[in-house]
Amino acid sequence: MTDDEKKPHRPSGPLRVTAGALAGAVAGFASLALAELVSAAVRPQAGPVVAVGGAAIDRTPATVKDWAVRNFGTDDKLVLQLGILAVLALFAFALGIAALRFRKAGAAGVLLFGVVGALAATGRPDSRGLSDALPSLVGAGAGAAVLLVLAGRLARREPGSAEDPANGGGFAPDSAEDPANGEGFAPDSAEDPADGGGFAPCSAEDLADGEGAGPGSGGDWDRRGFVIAATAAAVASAGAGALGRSLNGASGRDAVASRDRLVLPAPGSPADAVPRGAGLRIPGVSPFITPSGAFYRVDTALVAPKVDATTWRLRVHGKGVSRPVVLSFGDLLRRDLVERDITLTCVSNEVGGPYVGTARWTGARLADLLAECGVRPPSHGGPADQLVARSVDGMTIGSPVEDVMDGRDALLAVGMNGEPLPFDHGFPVRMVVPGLYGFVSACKWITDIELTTFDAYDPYWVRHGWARRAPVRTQSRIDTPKPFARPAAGPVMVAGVAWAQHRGIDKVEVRVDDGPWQEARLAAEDSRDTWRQWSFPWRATKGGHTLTVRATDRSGRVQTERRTRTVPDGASGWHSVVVTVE
Ligand SMILES: Nc1nc2c(c(=O)[nH]1)N[C@H]1C(S)=C(S)[C@@H](COP(=O)(O)O)O[C@H]1N2
Ligand SMILES: [Mo]
Repeated sequence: MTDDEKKPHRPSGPLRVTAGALAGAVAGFASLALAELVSAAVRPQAGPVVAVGGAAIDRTPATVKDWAVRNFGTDDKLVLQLGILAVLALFAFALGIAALRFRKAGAAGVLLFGVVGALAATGRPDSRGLSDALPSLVGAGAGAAVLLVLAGRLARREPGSAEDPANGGGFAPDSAEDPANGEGFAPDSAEDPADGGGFAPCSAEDLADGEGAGPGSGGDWDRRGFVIAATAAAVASAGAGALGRSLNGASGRDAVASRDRLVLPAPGSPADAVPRGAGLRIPGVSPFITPSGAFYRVDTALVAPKVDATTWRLRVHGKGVSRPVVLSFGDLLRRDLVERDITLTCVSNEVGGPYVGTARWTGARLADLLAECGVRPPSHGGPADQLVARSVDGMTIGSPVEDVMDGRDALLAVGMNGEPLPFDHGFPVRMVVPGLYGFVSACKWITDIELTTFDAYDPYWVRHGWARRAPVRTQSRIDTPKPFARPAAGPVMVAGVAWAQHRGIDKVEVRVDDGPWQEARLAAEDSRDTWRQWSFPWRATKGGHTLTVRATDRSGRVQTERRTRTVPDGASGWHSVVVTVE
């Protein structure tokens, strides 16, 4: 601990320690606030919390990320950011208390956090280079300065020591000697040339602290000065932070305006109306079309990119692309647009989980565009077997060229449920490929398509432990009754959804306890690319029961009982629900 404890006549009172922690908190707040302001000049994604969060997400093993998605769902990002802030707050308190004794070490600690933030920001896949380091570095510099000043106010005064009034409010000229540092972290400043011209403001009060305050000196600290300086720093930081926030908010304005102005052209090939009876009106069963606002969201972006459609470009290039192109959003809208109902599933969806939804997508057919660029699928002698889509935030997603060109409705989607894509779901353009999990097909905020091979390139999720190829597994889910429901004995409607995109669902069966499998009623099919609802009227008898469901797809494959984890290519197994009939 500090030398203070060895000097019983000069105990670090709880008030001074609290003030030290507060000084650290104010310095941390100043760092983040200034970083926010500078990030508005650089770009919002270069802010330290976003950058560190992003870097943490990238370094999180698939199993942990999967756990986070499972437990926090779409709130996983909020939880991560709150976690980062909580950790930062703890370090800020600690550095503030440390700065009571080791002022420069405390400030250096703040700078170290700036370096961490800067490294995280410049190391992001979408980094624009060294400028991304600025928010963290400038913020940490300001935080370190604030900590030095505040710790100066907390330094003990020796009664009768010459107090320089200039030191009252901030950056004081360096003292020729800084005995306090002699016992602390930094080398004695008398021999420290860096100290002469450095930015560490060392006040005359330092002379009073440490060795200067010999036995018998009942030193105290500058409470009034501390309160004034801390309040001033906090208020200035709040102002800088608020300004940064509003500037950052405004930076997406062009993107928001481009989305607001957008009127999607009517698709040349509209989707048929959802067949009557495809959506069972059974309470508790997911609606057939998932409203965009309720559609699951899974991505690595802490802040959803806001892309301006008017400046958006899509480049198609790579192996076997004899006619590379760069398309504007207008170019894309002028193509023949199709509208299709397609169910999208996340590979992180556990058996019975919520990461599956169906939307009516509008978009251009990807296969046609690829063919115009001279791309041939491997089965027609094309040299590229992997299509790598890249998003504006650096995400890379690899799909089999064969699949996207085999005639299925692989789309460059611009619309979701009749509206331009929401920002969270990829505005202005994303891919959607029926039959493939999202992580190998559904690149949001897409800006580049490169034709390559599976041998030559591993995209993001593959580098994180997931499979190279991942067709959707045949799955079914009981939506009602809910787990641990207590229905009354008698007729109980068991119902839910089943999916096997691009193959189609042909049969769903329900089993009560260890009884025989009984066929459920299938709702009308929209298309083989969408999920299918089912229902099973059950005569429920009193007591505890386990309901289990399994589906059979159109290729005749029965959903396997074998339980697997989501990593690397999707969970398998049967969904069961335990209920108590009363
Ligand atoms: N740019 C980008 N696109 C992405 C992802 C991502 O992290 N970044 N996640 C993918 C995954 S894992 C899935 S399941 C789908 C989810 O799409 P949604 O959020 O619109 O439901 O987007 C895919 N596209
Ligand atoms: Mo996913």
